[in-house]
Amino acid sequence: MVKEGMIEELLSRDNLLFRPKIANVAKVLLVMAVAKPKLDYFLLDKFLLASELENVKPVIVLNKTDLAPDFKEKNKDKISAYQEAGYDLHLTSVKKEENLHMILAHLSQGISVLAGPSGVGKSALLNKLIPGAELKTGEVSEKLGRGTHTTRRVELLKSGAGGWVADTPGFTSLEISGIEPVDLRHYYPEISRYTPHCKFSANCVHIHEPGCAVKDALAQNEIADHRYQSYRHFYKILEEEWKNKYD
Ligand SMILES: Nc1nc2c(ncn2[C@@H]2O[C@H](COP(=O)(O)OP(=O)(O)O)[C@@H](O)[C@H]2O)c(=O)[nH]1
Ligand SMILES: [Mg+2]
Ligand SMILES: [Zn+2]
Repeated sequence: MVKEGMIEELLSRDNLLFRPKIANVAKVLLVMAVAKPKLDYFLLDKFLLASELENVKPVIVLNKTDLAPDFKEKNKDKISAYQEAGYDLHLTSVKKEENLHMILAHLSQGISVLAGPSGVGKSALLNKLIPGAELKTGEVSEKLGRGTHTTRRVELLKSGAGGWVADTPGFTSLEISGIEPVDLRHYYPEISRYTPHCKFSANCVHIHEPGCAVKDALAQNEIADHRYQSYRHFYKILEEEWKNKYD
C-alpha cells in the first residue's frame, strides 16, 4: 500500500507554492514542460524565487522533450544559465522514459514535493517512478477536481529511492511578495555574484546605477539576458507592491 500518510486540509487559495503546507520539505521538483504547455521562463523563475523564499532546494525538471526534439539545441544558452547559477536541471520525457532515473535519485532523502503548472506531467512522472501510485493524469481530471472539490488531498508517497514525495495540484500563480525589492538580487545567484564589484555595492539593485558590475557582465554576455530581464521584471513588480504597501 503506497498511499500512506494522507494529509487533508482546506485549500482556499490557489496561489501558494506549498499549499497545503507540508512541514520539513527538503526539495521541490519544479516541473515544467518544454511544450504543451509552452515553457514560460518567467514562470520558472517565479517558482525558483518562491522556493528560495521557502528555503527549499529547487530542482528544475523540463519534461515532454519528446514533443520538442530540438529544444535542447535551441535553448542551450538558457539551460546553461540555470546550471551555471547552480541549479540542478534535468530534461525528461515521461512518455519515452528518458532521464527518469535522475529524478528518482533526487527522491532518496526526506520529503520532496512536485510543483509546476497544470498539465506538465507531474502526476504522470510519479506514476512512472512509483509503482502503484495511480495518480490521476490529464487535464480533464484536474479541471473537474478544481471545480467540484473544496478540499484537496496531498498524499505522501514512499519512493523506491528511500524518501517521500508529494504530488501537488497545478498552480496558476505564486506568491513572491514577501521579498523586499532590494533583496531580490540575492535570489539570483549568478547576479548576486557580481554585486560586490558594483560601485555602490551595498544598495546597487542593478537597474540604473552608475558603475554597475551586473550591467557590465550583461554586456559581456556573462549573465544571460533572459535571467536579467526576469530579474528586472520581478523587481518592478515588487517595487510597485512595496510602494503601495507603505504609501
Ligand atoms: N508527450 C508527452 N506527454 C506527457 C509527458 N508527460 C506527461 N504527459 C501527458 O501530459 C498530460 C498531463 O499530465 P499530468 O501528469 O496529468 O500533468 P500534471 O497536471 O502536471 O499532473 C497527460 O495527458 C500526460 O499523459 C511526456 O513526457 N510527453
Ligand atoms: Mg497532476
Ligand atoms: Zn549593480
